[in-house]
Amino acid sequence: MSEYKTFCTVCEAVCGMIATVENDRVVKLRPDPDHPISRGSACPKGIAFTQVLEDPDRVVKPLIRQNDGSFAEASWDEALDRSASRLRAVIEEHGPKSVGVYLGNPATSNVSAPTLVGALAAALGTQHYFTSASVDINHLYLTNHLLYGNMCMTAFPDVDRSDFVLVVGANPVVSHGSMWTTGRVREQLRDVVERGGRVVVVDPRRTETARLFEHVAVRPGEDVWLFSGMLKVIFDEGLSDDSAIAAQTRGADELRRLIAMVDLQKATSRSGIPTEVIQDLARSFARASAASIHTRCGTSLSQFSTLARYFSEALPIVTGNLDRPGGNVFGDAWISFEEMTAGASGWNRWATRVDGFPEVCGQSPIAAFANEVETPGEGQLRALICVCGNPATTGPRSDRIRDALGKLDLLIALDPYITETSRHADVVLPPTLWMERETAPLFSQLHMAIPTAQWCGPLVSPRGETRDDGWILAELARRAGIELELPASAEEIHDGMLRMGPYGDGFGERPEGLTRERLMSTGEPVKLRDAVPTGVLGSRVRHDDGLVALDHPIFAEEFTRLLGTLEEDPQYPLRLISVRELRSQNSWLHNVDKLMAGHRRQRVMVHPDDAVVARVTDGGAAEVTSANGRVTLEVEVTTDIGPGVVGVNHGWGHQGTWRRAVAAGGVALNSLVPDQAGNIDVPSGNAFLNGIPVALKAISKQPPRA
Ligand SMILES: Nc1nc2c(c(=O)[nH]1)N[C@H]1C(S)=C(S)[C@@H](COP(=O)(O)OP(=O)(O)OC[C@H]3O[C@@H](n4cnc5c(=O)[nH]c(N)nc54)[C@H](O)[C@@H]3O)O[C@H]1N2
Ligand SMILES: Nc1nc2c(c(=O)[nH]1)N[C@H]1C(S)=C(S)[C@@H](COP(=O)(O)OP(=O)(O)OC[C@H]3O[C@@H](n4cnc5c(=O)[nH]c(N)nc54)[C@H](O)[C@@H]3O)O[C@H]1N2
Ligand code: SF4
Ligand SMILES: [Mo]
Repeated sequence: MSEYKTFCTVCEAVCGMIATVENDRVVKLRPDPDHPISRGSACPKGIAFTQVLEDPDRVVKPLIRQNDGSFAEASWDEALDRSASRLRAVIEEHGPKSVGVYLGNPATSNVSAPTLVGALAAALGTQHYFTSASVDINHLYLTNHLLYGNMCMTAFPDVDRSDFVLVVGANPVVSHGSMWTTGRVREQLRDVVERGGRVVVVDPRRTETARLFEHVAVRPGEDVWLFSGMLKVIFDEGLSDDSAIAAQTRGADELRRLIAMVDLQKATSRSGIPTEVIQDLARSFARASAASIHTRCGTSLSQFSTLARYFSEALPIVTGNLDRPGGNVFGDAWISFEEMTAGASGWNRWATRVDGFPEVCGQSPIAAFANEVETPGEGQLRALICVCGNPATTGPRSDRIRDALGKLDLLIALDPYITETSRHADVVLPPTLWMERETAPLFSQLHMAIPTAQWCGPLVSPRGETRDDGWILAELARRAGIELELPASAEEIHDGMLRMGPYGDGFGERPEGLTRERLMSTGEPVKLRDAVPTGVLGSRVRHDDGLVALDHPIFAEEFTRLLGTLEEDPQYPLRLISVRELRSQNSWLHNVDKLMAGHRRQRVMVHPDDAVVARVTDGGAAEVTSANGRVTLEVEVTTDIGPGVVGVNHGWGHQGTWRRAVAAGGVALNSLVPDQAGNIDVPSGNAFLNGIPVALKAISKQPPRA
């Protein structure tokens, strides 16, 4: 029996873990008390990962679809040759641009998959390059690109030195943070209050985070009004830090011009937040000795996510809180993605074929997928290689995505399970998972509050015949005759960037510096600094003048679009939001017994007042209808959800052969959300998943049958 250091790769928190290995099996995982960031914290998902590795429903041999529709196990040679010859056939008949790729969320600590997927898309020259960022953060990449000149320059709150922290549309106590890797976030936020500061959580639901701090309820989808209202107060009351604005930005007059058009009464009626509260938040933010803001999925998945992000980002900027201790700060990556993505960072250099979505950093939004499959013509999408993703559940209009997946000439899925997505595949290629392969927190290192390097080797042999995602993709490309333009393996590329970076060994110049080999030899985390450095803006912004650009015309266009929206849709009087649960990870951990204990199920959360109006009862069944679709769910009546709001836990309604997940029941929630180009975030094509107008109707006093 031996113990090894590693870190959990399930979410961006990358908690330090100690794995006990016995007879080539991971028998136990426990939090690493000495990890610089997580300091002994971890959540049930990470601890339960031993069950994922050994899951009897896990696909551990390649599968090929038979004529009768069933899957049969095959050797790697058979499965790869079949995939490659089918891929060749599609390319020969329809051209390389008819092939698409999808890269999903679990790729964040996967060293090889993102590089190989990107290289495949580039080699094919395809515009059908989809990632889960388009149901998550493409609006943020876009805003980063427009403001700072680089998609990867994401500012996050420096809470440990902050005395006013505004959390909008995020539930970090459950999610453990996103675009912000900070460790013991609950304790860190509590410390702010203990120091005499304030933490305010703006959320339509009284979440696990909101309960612990000051809670301000907001109408879903209307954060953009809160932010613009706060900016209005700051400018009107002379609370802005004009010297910081002059030193750090250009185009602030354009921001002032837009904000001058904001009517505080309207900001109040749209957001549902009383004017005095907006004023208080604005004044407190501006007057705090150090203030910071964290906005995430509540805002990110709204209909105006790019504009909302622009305004939320403007708050620390105009109050002198950007790039200073306790404000919003930039990460200190040990592998510079800002450099690696300098070429990819961009916007609107082309548009998608059918819907005309502008590209974001070289990618199409998954909202474009169904129309690209279904619309004939040059460049029609015919084949998809899906890696670490389940868009049939997680994408907008998931019902249309499911249909479209079935219409492809070829679907190759790299996935450990037969899911709603991979069940449509012609070939399923099973990947190794955390602890069976090399891993590094490549994405999270961009947003670490305490910069920490870690790179871990495999601790056990792969289960069955599973292989590394990168190996599978490289082999698939080679056999299909697709030439990938990669100077080295993904591991070597990242190692090279590490060694050339600020903490690297400079290829021998700084012998005590970091290398992949050195880090992997122990798996130990290496703390690089106590906190991120500040005062870095000038050297990091990629605009020629080194200034933050506040005046891109797209923001004014979006503002005009916002002013034209309806306050209320009488046909759909409620607003739907998603609920993320501690023991789920988007759509993919519902097959783990340990996590599913306690009769967990999908349900629609309804405020008692709305329950009376709709005549729905706790434990009964209700129909939730939007302009896009209709689902039936069990009702939970709760005062945690605000009036006028309904909440549903997302990522349920499974199909495929993960038996526990399928037995858990539920519906395809995302059949309710729009995918039409004009109806989601227009500049980025980012999905609109929070704040969907819906209606509620009672079906029965009994719960729906599974
Ligand atoms: N346990 C667990 N952890 C996870 C995940 C998971 O599925 N489960 N997923 C991971 C991923 S991929 C991500 S991106 C992160 C997300 O991390 P977070 O964004 O912190 O997590 P969410 O729970 O999506 O938080 C969004 C919050 O916004 C609220 N909300 C909804 N609509 C609105 C609105 O219009 N305005 C405002 N102000 N609030 C609104 C919701 O009630 C919710 O509390 O979590 C990661 N961590
Ligand atoms: N309604 C609603 N929809 C949402 C959200 C929401 O809040 N509400 N959240 C959105 C967000 S923030 C995100 S990030 C997306 C996530 O969207 P996706 O990334 O499409 O979905 P996941 O559920 O993360 O599915 C991951 C898939 O990868 C597989 N997998 C896990 N590890 C590996 C691996 O190492 N290799 C390979 N090849 N496969 C692996 C899993 O089995 C699973 O099938 O969902 C979005 N959808
Ligand atoms: S919080 Fe995220 S990284 Fe930490 S143990 Fe849970 S799933 Fe793993
Ligand atoms: Mo996400």
